[in-house]
Amino acid sequence: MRIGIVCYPTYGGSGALATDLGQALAAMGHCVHIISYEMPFRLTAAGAGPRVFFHEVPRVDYPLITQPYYSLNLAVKLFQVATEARLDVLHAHYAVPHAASAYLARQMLAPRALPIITTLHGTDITLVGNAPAYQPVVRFSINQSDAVTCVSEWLREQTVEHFTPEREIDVIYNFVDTARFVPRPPNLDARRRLAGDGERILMHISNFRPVKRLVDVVEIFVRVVRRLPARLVLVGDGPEREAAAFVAKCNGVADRVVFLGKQAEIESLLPHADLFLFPSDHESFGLAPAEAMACEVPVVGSHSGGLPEVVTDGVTGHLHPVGQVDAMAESALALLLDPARAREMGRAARADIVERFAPEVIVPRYLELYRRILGDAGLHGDAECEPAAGRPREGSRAA
Ligand code: GMT
Repeated sequence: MRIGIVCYPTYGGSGALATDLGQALAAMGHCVHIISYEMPFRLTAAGAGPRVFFHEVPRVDYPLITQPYYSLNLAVKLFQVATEARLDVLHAHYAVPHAASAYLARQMLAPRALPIITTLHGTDITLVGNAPAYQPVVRFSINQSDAVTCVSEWLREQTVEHFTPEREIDVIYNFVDTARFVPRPPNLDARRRLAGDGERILMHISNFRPVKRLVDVVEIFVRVVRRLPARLVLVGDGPEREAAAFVAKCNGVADRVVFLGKQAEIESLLPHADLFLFPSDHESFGLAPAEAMACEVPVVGSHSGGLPEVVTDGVTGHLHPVGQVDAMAESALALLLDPARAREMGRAARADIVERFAPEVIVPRYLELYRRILGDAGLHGDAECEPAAGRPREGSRAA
């Protein structure tokens, strides 16, 4: 199959999932074209396979146009890639504006068919997409897609409640590359780069948006570090960084908080964590905690959104109501002071991820969906990746 995938390149779960899905499909023999306005952070040369192509959406500036029309530039790029690479199917990740641009590209291609799958990831439904400025176009794009998926049951419920879609919505959970995210045998040198001997490592990874409640992460850590030697490793960056640094400073723990910035290869960091903190306001799935769990790291976080579908409270981590930092700190301390219990929980966490969220479990569900909407047209095997004879592969480059 020739599959187009449109996603955000920025540090976040939707781009990570879309890129991992593209690479997994390419490894299965499909031909994958990833379309984004920058190289997605996980689409590194080392990770990309031979059948993965990257297409950059150009930014067009003109003095009259003070707000660049990303949606239109993207629609044209999708139209071009669909034509030149002869896409069988186009998979839009994050509704705003990707599903709408995909719809526009499909209209431009008519009478040629281009089936569209839209995967809703979270704030495209709960925050951004639900804002009055976008809601009608998101609802329209959902209804016009040939298939729509949500990354959790909770997100499906939110979609039904806020958008009353006129179509069926499938739930396909996110997956974790369980061969890449693995527990490591203790490598003291690597660990020493993050923390001193005898210090426990608490880790958080996100794009530091308000929804992640980064200040709560620090508040939990403040309560933990009063009782045992520990370090907080914060991976990522975003608007809440300054507030978090301020709270750490006010509580006298700034020297114990490490800001690592946006790291692409989090698989080399996560296995060194003793605990992963994720106290979000709401979270449709929680890809970063799932990746931590695959590394046998238990999670302490919020009982909200789709996170309880990923973390089983009391078995693979501890979940508390949003904002209850005292309770979260108590759970964190209970685990850190009982390494045998933490190890047991970590092992249960990885086993659960392997059973429910491994690529072998989830990727075939997307393929089934593609085939369902393509019918007989989608039943051919390995795809020929070269563009149509005589057509230039302009703007494209192998990742
Ligand atoms: O960060 C992103 O790229 C998108 C972001 C969002 O806000 O929608 O993340 C969402 O998608 C991830 C991948 O499916 C999920 O793991 C996150 O839980 C979800 N974030 C939220 O719902 C806040």
